[in-house]
Amino acid sequence: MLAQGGVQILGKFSPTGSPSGREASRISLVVSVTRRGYWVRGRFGIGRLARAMAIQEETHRASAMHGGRLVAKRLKAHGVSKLFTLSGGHLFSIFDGCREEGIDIVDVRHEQSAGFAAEGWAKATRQLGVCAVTAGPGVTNVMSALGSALQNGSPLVALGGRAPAMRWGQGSLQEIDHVPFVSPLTRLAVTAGAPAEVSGLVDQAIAAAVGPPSGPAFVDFPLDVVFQESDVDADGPVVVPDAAAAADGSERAIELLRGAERPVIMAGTGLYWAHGEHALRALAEELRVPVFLNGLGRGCMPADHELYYSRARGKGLEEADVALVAGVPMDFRLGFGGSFGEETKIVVLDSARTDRRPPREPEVELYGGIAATLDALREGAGGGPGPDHSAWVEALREAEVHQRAGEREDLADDRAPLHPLRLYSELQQVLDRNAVVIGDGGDFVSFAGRVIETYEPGCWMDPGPFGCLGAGPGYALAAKLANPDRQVCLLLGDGAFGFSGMEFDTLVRHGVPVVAVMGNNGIWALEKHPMESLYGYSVAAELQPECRYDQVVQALGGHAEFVERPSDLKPALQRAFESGKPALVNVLTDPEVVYPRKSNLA
Ligand SMILES: Cc1ncc(C[n+]2csc(CCOP(=O)(O)OP(=O)(O)O)c2C)c(N)n1
Ligand SMILES: [Mg+2]
Repeated sequence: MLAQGGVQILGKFSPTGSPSGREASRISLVVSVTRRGYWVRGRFGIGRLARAMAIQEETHRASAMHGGRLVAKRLKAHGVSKLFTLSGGHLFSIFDGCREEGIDIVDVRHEQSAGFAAEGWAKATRQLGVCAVTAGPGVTNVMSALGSALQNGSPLVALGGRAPAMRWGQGSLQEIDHVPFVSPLTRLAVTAGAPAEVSGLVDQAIAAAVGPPSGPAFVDFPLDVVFQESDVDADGPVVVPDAAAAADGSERAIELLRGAERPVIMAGTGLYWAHGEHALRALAEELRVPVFLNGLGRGCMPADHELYYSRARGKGLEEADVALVAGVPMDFRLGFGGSFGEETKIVVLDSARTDRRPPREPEVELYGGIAATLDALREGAGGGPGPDHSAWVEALREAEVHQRAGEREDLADDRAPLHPLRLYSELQQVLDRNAVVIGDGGDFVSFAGRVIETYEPGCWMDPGPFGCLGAGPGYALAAKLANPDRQVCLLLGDGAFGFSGMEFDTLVRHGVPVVAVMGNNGIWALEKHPMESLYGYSVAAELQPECRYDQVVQALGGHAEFVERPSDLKPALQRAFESGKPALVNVLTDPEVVYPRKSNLA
């Protein structure tokens, strides 16, 4: 507890070293509490935290655990190896703890990227992603990433700094209560009230984040709590959530699947989180059921599997008599359920029931471990003779082939500036089968979603239903750190670049060779074209034409390419991947190309 009237050392750290590894300088920071306030003193200015004043010189490192070390110990116990962050004095003791525990500190240029990198880490690894952001503006800046993680079900813990509790309400620097505005974006949002609570709250936040259902959680640590020492044990066991099969409803679901003549499986992000790809494939193959995927579900069946379809989705969902909808909400991407036929009997399968009801009444709802439930459905519905689906499977294949044939012309289009589909036909030729492709942009990414093939789980990342521009560089940073031996390719609109373009500096500083490919059409196409079709004109939809974003990346230390003609693209992409540096291939694309979109608002 805080000493009254005396001086108590809450935490000290002496980070040493320089980028070259030499011990260039030794910095010592001492935070002390007295009746008159708390004090920070060091060999560098940190007067922003409080009035600095001289106190006794401390030279030894703290031996007991300060709050930041307790945080780091719990993260480590849960297998966390990376902390994505942007510095702020409120976080120093957490940094100190991470340094002691061997957790890598990856610092970015805007807190939203720390949040998106943590989400990207979760998406790339299917494990918890963690970020730490400073009090006040650090927390407000990370909110878009929390919203994104909530809608994607991404297991993420955001640690917040917080103005000191003992001065609360008196106007400390960056003082604001985060919990009320972060709560709607998280599964849990809490403040540590004392050092003794730190370990337990980190555990609770992690449990809330990994679910089910998974999602973001937030804990903030008042400066005087997290710098203070505590004897509380931080070495307790880690509890892994149960993923048992859904018990209720499976009989009826089995009956429906057994009797179906035109069954389909529509699976998405929840299937990926549940590691459901093997169970999905086994079920589809045993019952001969066509599969469609969206969100992070993409890649859970390889794009070249005989039962996987993308272009035939409209027909497949509309004409299905039974649809198993696994790990995907019936949101706007599925027409709020309207993508299925009026007669389609829907079996919903998800990891947990949530407050949001399906927009149309399912025939059966199954809540439980997705992989285990898929296995149970296969065991129940497989084996014996069922209806022959071959005509259905073939009809969908025909539709798929027909739709693909219709794309051929655009894929070969040789105009300059390029048609986005021509860009993707060149890109596919240099991408490995297990490349991780990340989309951040408007129409440019929608085109990619149609034609880029995904063969393995975790190889396609878009922002998901929250649709936040600027997520891409953070995702890409984390994806490449998680998969250093794979290609990581970031697809960027020229508009999207503006949100997080400075993260090319982060990629350079940390030596993370992501290759970004920009569809530079000089406009916010996804807004300009729809507005023109509605009003006959557009406003706020122009960007600088032919802007040399590649030179920006070059100035930041990356590899840069500028491409104006289709024939120059493939060699430029190859050079970018071979450069071993973070790269931007800035490709001029045709602003006249309109994405064939029905609606972009609902
Ligand atoms: C943070 C955020 N702000 C605004 C939007 C609305 N928005 C969606 S797509 C888009 C246009 C993106 O332009 P660009 O990245 O250049 O891609 P293009 O559509 O031109 O291919 C905008 C403004 C959004 N989704 N997220
Ligand atoms: Mg654009």
